[in-house]
This record gives sequence, C-alpha cells and structure tokens, in this order.
Amino acid sequence: MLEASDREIAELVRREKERQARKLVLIASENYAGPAVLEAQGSILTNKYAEGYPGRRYYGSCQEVDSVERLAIERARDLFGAEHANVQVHSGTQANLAAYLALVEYGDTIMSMSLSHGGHLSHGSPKSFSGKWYRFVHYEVDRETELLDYESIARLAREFRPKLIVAGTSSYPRFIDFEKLHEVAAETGALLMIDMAHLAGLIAGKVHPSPIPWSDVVTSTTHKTLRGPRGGFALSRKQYANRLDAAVFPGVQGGPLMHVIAAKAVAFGEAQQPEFAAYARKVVDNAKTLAGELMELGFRIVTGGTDTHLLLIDLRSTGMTGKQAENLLDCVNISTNRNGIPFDPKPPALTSGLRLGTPAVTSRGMGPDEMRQIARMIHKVLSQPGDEKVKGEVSDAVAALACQFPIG
Ligand code: DSN
Repeated sequence: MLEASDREIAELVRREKERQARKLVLIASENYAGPAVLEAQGSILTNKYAEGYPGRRYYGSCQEVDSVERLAIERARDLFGAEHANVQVHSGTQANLAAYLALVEYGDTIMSMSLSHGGHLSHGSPKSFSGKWYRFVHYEVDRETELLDYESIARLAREFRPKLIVAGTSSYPRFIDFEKLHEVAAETGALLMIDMAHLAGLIAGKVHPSPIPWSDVVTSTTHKTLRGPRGGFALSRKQYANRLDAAVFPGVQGGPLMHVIAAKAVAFGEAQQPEFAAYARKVVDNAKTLAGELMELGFRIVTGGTDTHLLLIDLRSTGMTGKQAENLLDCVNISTNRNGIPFDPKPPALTSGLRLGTPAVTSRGMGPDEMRQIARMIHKVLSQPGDEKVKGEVSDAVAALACQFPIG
C-alpha cells in the first residue's frame, strides 16, 4: 500500500531497511525489533483514543485497548518483579520527566551521574528541562579506576541532602551496585530512582543485578537491549503508583499510543521466554569478547573491559577524535557513535572516545568469532586511516559478514 500511495516515503523506508541490513550496527542503544513487535506497532490500534487508564478512560469503546494495556502492565510487572508498572510513557526522557514530577518539587535538589561520565541529558543537563527545573548535583567516576565510587557518592549526598538520587547511565560499562545506592539514599533521606534504559534487557535476562528491590521508581526505554518498540515505561513501589500514573497522565502526556503499548506487551512477552535470557547472556559475552580482542590489538578500553552490552574505546593513543573514528568506520559500513570518556579533554561534538555495543549484532546471530573479526576490522581501519585499499578490503569483509547474518 505504501508503495502505491506514497512512493517517496516507501523508497526511503526501503533504503533504510537496506542500510540496516548492510551495516554492522554497533550503536549500543540500537537493536532490531522482531516481526511480532513491528506488526503490533504498525497495527490499527493507532486509531484509538484512550486517555486515562484501563477501566477509567475518558473515551468510550476502550474494552479491547484496556485488555491490551492490562496485559502490558502484567507482563512488565512479572518480567521485572515490580509492584507497579506504567506502560504509557512515550520515551525514556518522558519517563524521567514523569518520575521527577511524581517524586520531587520544582527547584528541589537531585543527585545524578554527570553526563560526561556516562549519565544522560535528562539527568540534569543544563540544556534539558531537568537541569532548568531542578537543582542537580553530579557525581563522577573515580579518576584512577573509572568506576563509580560509592563512598564519594555517599559524601556528596551527606553534603547536599538531595531529595532524589538518580543512577543509570548511557555509557558506563560496569555493573551498578543498586544496593549500595539504596544504602546511601536510606542514610541521607533521599528517594532512589534508577534509569535502566540501557540495561533493561540484561536485567530481564538476569545477566545484570536488578534495581527493583532497591528503588522507589525505575524508568526505562523498551527499544535498546529489551528489543521492543521505540518507547518507555516506568516501574515503582506500590506507594508511588498513583503519583507516578498521575504524573504520566495528565501530568506530562495526553492520549497513550495504544499501538505502541501493544508492541511493548509483545516485547515483554518475548523477554519472558527462556530464549531471551540466552540472548542477553550472548550480548554480554559478545561485548566481553569484543573488548578483549580490541585490548589485544592495543586499544585502551575504559575501565579495562565490560560487564554489560557496551564498551568505550579511549582513542587518545591513536591521535584520532571520536568523530573521526565514527566517520571512518561509517565509510566501511560499521555503525558506531562517538562518546566522551571520563575526564575527556575534548568537547562532546568531537570526544576522545568511541562507544560500541553488541545488542544488534547479537540479534543477527553473531557470536564470539564474529566479534573477533569485527575487532580486527576496526583496528585495521583506525590504524591506517588514509589507506583507501584497506577501506575497500574492510568494506568487502563487512558485506560478507552482513550477508551471512541477514536481519530477517
Ligand atoms: N541516546 C541514547 C543512547 O544512545 O544511549 C540514550 O537516550
């Protein structure tokens, strides 16, 4: 139908599909949603208005979408062992916006990880609503170990007495100790909110410790390691359920996207299957193999490795910026993104780091052998940046690998 009614858009979708098949996607926050998720997201549920919550809507004829949302809520709660779930939030940032609205007042102090050390824009960047509406105090990683230093987080919390402590990152490659953060929050009278957007699939697959027992609210996206549709959700203790729901609607959103909620339900259902736990394990194993091989080839990896789906290359020894490395690899169809490293001397538009992640290539079925191959390709291109012959050889090798592992 699209081809017949809008050739321009149909052609762009076709080209994007071809791009996703041709490139090796190592962007840590990207993945390939499965066909059932895509079908639900593309369904006629998009036609229905359903402001409110199941059984309490502001529109008639919501019986079917009520059942869809109830299923999504039940599955999210079961998957993560949470007391309450809100599946209406449109995105991770929107989930964070709603969580702040539910838990703190305008102008209150919130403590979170610095963006330049692995945090997120919505954790208090001065350019985001969060940094404009709340007083953020940021903690950093330790300069030597590049790890979270829970003692220094506790000292900062004792000094600034935040109402809310936020943790969860977009480029920290190690386990986060949620229990220790809970202890800090309990000691200093703060609430604890974990943004598990990057980790949701790993937590669902039980290859990363869960924040649920230790947190008041947990926010997330659905499309990263969890492999669902582009969207968000939030979990909470029962005592914050009403406040969280009211903060989402009518606090910061209007009508829910029922087609996306259906696709979230499908993704939660898929993540409840044993195959998903096996997938999550492979994602982490692949990231460890990729990091190990890159280190063998002489790259410095921030923190010396990874416990998760992502790793961060420190490019300073190559004399190259993250932007240059990202562009070079893109030329050979390896898709990555530049990322600041802790205490990065370069600005965010350039950076000294390159972030790599394995969720997407693992969804294609790649394993340790392919990770070693990819590490060698990255090394070859970045160590001979001006050599067109090398670029041609690596492009051919990428094409061969991509053909061997179709995206379905
Ligand atoms: N932009 C996402 C990422 O790439 O990590 C986080 O929102």
